[in-house]
Amino acid sequence: MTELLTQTVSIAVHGDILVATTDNPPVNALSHSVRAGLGDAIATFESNDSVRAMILICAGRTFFAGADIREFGKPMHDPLLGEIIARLDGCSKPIIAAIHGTALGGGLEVALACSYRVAAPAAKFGLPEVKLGILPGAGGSLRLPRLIGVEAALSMISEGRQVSAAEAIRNGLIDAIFEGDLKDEAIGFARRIIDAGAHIRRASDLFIPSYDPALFEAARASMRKKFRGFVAPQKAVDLVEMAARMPFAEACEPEYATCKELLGSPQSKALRHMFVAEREALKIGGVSTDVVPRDVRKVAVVGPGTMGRGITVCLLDAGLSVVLIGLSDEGLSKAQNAIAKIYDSALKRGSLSADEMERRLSRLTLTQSYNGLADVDLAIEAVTEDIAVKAEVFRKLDNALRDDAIVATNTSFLDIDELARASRRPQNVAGMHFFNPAHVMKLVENVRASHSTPDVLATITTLARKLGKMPVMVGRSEGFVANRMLSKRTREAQFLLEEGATPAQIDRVLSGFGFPIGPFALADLAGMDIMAAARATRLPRMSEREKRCNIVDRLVAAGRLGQKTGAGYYRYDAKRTASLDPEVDAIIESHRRDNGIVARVITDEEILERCLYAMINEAAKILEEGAAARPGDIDVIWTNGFGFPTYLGGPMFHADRIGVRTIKAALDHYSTLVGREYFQPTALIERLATEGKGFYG
Ligand code: 3H9
Repeated sequence: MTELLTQTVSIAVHGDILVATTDNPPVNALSHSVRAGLGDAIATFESNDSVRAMILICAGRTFFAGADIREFGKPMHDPLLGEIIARLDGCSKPIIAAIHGTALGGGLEVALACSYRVAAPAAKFGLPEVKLGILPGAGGSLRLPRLIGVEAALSMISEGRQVSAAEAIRNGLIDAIFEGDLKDEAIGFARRIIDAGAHIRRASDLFIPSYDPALFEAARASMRKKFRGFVAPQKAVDLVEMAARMPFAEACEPEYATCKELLGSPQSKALRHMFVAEREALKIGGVSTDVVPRDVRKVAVVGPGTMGRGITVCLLDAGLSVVLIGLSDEGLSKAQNAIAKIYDSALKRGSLSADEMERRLSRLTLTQSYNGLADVDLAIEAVTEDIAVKAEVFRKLDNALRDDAIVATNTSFLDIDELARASRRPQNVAGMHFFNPAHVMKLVENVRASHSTPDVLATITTLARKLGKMPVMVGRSEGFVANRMLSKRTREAQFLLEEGATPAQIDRVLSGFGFPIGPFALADLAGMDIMAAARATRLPRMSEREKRCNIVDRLVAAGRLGQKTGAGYYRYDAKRTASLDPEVDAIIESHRRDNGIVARVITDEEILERCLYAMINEAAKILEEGAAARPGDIDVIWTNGFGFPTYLGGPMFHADRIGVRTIKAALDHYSTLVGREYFQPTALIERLATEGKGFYG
């Protein structure tokens, strides 16, 4: 008979085994009612002499996914997780954690405090706290190294790496994997171990034999490189080192104190904000959760250029079949070679097997014909950014595809409604704006056209998730969100150059802020000809000053196309190591001379403010226009698209931290210095500054 202990935890006695089941959808977070229920289950277990072992199991899709993130920052109610875990550890009879789905954070800490851990084959295990800017606070960083060794534990704790059941059984994290019904198998396991007279086992009793300080020094250096700017990964190494040096009982208190201190840190608040924002971004206005996405198995990609190839690779990687349509044999064979090269390097890295590569390539058809597309569920158009060329492709697709097939354009700035008008199926038209290289970049801006139906929007969201991307739904607007904001930063970086800054100074300031790379080093990587072409398309809509500020064109004219020609804003040696080049200073100086500009000293502060606030002001305009639904969507776009540091929470979250009033005052200042047309605060910023509010209220 099942007895409900709290709203979320029930117990049932199976002979001499007590089974405590938690059911707290969606992910069995260890919220207050779960902790209270587990406390009651432990009390029942300890007081009932007829039961000899207890099983902790969860209903639904997963084992405990960790502490309840929604409770963070609010007053916590007893019993705290640490207390429950200490009581599990102190039990006088064996407890078995039966794990399916993911055992994460506090969830794994619960399992680590049990005597035994058994799991379903697909189960995964991790201590991902570091990704939320915190660290395990209930014994995880102390028990895990004792159980699986310091080195294996370090990578799980400091990088938040998850391990599979297969790895977990190899390293001793779990004791058995069961294919069958997990509860039945766990009961059988419990019975076998008690019949064999097995005793309780405590990870807290285990001893770490010796430890090598060099291991921790190497880990610190690696964390600094891999997670530049992040605090928690460094602290994680300190914590594991402490676990290796101190007796378990002494280390519990400092572990909890570190977790608590980090919980209140600005980085953790920003990272927790990103966790929520990424999940909110998947909720699309006007699309209820009941809407069923259409089934997409086969996709046509039109345009075998750089974007088309990248998109093809991610579709093949996700198990879909692809028809890649091009205009010529030459274009298609170039695409085929480029795709083979991508797979070859994956093969060499060892991230792909030869068999798997063959399987993926066997799902690819290259053709110049639009015939035989009746079984295609969705087409992605990735041809030249020219409305007439794209409209022609839309017309051809109309004739070739089933009526219910979706057509998505990869345009980065054209009006999707105009393209939809060229089609007989405007309700089935939307945008999927991938970023280059499409098989690597996580962000996809999905674009809602005026007539896109809810199930079309749900389908492109689901498809992007299937490709492992972070999709964000945006509205129609030139450049959508990411590029529209980027163009303002690019404008300011160019203006700052002509006013007296150097590429190296601007790159230093922006990478010092936390971007992975400065704008000029990035331009050299992407290719200056590409930057010049992007500038040429925007030229008709540029101000006189922007048109005049043509340093990019001057560099291209001097044959400086970036890394590929060994020279761009910097000079590059054979290993592509950058160095300063006086020729660049001379080109910038000649531009100043031709335009009567006298260079002035520009502070780092001015560089950062102008680049950042120009973007934030544009983001406010985007919100006013409704081209982004929420400030969080913009944060997700910039952290996933252009490397805005997640530990600052994205541009809008960061803006609130600076204060909208401060930003408005700076915008007013730069309106005077640079020009009102560039820095006039938007109405939204004016209003928020007056009301003393932020983008997040
Ligand atoms: C911790 O444990 C600290 C301790 O060491 C300290 C002790 C002192 N709490 O991701 P999904 C929600 S820190 C509350 O879309 P999936 C999520 O917001 C914690 N809610 O599903 C979403 O809600 P909504 C360490 C949570 O299947 C819904 O569940 N643990 C939590 O793609 C579905 O989520 C972690 O960091 C939570 N812990 O992935 C694990 N987790 O529907 C974080 C999720 O309203 N979680 N929600 O938008 C995950 O990694 C994934 O959610 C998981 C499922 C893999 C579990």
